[in-house]
Amino acid sequence: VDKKREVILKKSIIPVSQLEASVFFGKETISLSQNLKNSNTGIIAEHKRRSPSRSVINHGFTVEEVVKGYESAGACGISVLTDGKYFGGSLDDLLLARASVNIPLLRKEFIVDEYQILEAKAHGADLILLIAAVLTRDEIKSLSEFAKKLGLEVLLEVHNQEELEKSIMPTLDMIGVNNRNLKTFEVSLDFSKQLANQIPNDFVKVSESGISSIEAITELKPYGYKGFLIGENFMKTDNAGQAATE
Ligand code: IGP
Repeated sequence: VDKKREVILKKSIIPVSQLEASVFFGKETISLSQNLKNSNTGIIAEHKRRSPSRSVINHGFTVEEVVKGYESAGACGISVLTDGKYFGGSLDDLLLARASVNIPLLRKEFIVDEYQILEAKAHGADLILLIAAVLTRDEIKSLSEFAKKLGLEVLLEVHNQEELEKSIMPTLDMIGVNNRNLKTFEVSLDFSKQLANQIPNDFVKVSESGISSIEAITELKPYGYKGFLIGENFMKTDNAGQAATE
């Protein structure tokens, strides 16, 4: 509810017509799902300043430095947290990332309104995240249809079977299993393992959060995961881009 109020506030700041006038509305997006299908690493590296579960300290590097490091390390795509309240991010971070790299960019945000999808497009995103835990099936349907109309791909995030079952629909491109329980912050790769065979093969499977080693990726690949969303493990080092190379 708070979030919805914030959205309405923002609406009165930048009018929709102005968002739609952004140069990015004339540009094609880059497909993360294709990149993941063709990659054997599948890394989606995240720009994350801090988080509620852990105050991740970015060692004074700029957005440009971090994302360029990720790109040259061979990441398939980059997730940019734009939520300010919990993660210290902003839409400016997304814009700076867009100006710095040519790989797909995910707007990582708690999306509850079409307006935020317009903002994503207007700031250079290629895909958006929808979180099943905070949306109804109808909301997932209308928001994902809206995103597809703008040419954006959709990554749907689930944490359990119930969320997965209510969400499956053809307007999604990728399904991500969040290994972190957003309420308790408990992290376990078992969440990805348990849900893997229930995700239909039409969707690219992504495992999100708590991935901190090559072993974790090797462990998850046999379950059909093609994408691995990694934030903290890269950002906590004093050279996020270099960490993504190793
Ligand atoms: C990255 P980690 O544990 O590597 O930093 O996790 C990413 O999965 C996590 O930031 C995330 C997230 C989210 C953040 C997953 N789903 C939803 C905010 C909102």
